[in-house]
Amino acid sequence: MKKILKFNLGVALLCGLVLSFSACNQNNSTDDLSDDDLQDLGSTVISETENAASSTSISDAITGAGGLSIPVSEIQTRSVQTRALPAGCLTIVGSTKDSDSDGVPDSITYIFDEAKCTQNVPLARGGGTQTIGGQIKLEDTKPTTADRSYRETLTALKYVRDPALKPKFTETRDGTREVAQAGNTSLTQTHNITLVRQVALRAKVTLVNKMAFAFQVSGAGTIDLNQPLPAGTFTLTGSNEFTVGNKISRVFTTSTQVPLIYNPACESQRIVGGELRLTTPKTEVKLVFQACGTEPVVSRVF
Ligand SMILES: [Ca+2]
Repeated sequence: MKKILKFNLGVALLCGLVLSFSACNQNNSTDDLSDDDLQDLGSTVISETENAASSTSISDAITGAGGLSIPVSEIQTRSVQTRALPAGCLTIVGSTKDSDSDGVPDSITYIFDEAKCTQNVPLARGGGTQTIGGQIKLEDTKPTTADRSYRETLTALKYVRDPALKPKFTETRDGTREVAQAGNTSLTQTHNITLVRQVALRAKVTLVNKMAFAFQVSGAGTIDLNQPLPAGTFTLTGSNEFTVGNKISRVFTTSTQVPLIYNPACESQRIVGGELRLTTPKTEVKLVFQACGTEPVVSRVF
């Protein structure tokens, strides 16, 4: 804290001497973001990346009322996927009508009643509970062309995780993800998602994800209807606007230093390799993805 105060005092004095120095009015010093802030930034981008990767395949689904599949994208964890949702948790608006029979309904909305959507999580996956709330609208963006292109619109979609040993956190998402598939070995995804993430005892952070993902199958796998997304690599480009509380805000350019490796066999943290860089003119952060189920490492690049 002392270092930051000293630095800010130095900047104030310098700005007092050099009134025309425009950067003095922009409050964009790197030192405004503490190491803890950068860890929060990293964790938030990682969560979005994992979620986005999961949302590239609607077959990667949970089983809801009546056995109907739901895109797992924002629901996040496989522990939900493999079990039925609690009674009364899910309401479906619209129908499963699929005009082009490509597996994507023309238009359907899934509504989760937060008061009835709490589940216990097995200890092997961290224990405690998780809760879902809010809505996912799924639309076929080309309802008469069987290309599996679709849009998800998220409205106050809430995910609350209260593990046995780690701090509780809440994530709320609003916005859209669009997926377009070319052939059966690649697809692209564009995001315009605002994620608000609150970890217990930490400042609330907001991330506006405007990233584009390109997925390429590796090996002999193909992207097939009602089959999980096969192993492959993701390349990300775009931007992330990161805000801590209501005070510090930065727009980071997102780039892929090493393509991300997607392993569908993992229970969690299915991106098992690769590196992202988040940069502003004064700050660079790297996210290095690790093995299956292992938290990625977030660090400042000096
Ligand atoms: Ca369709």
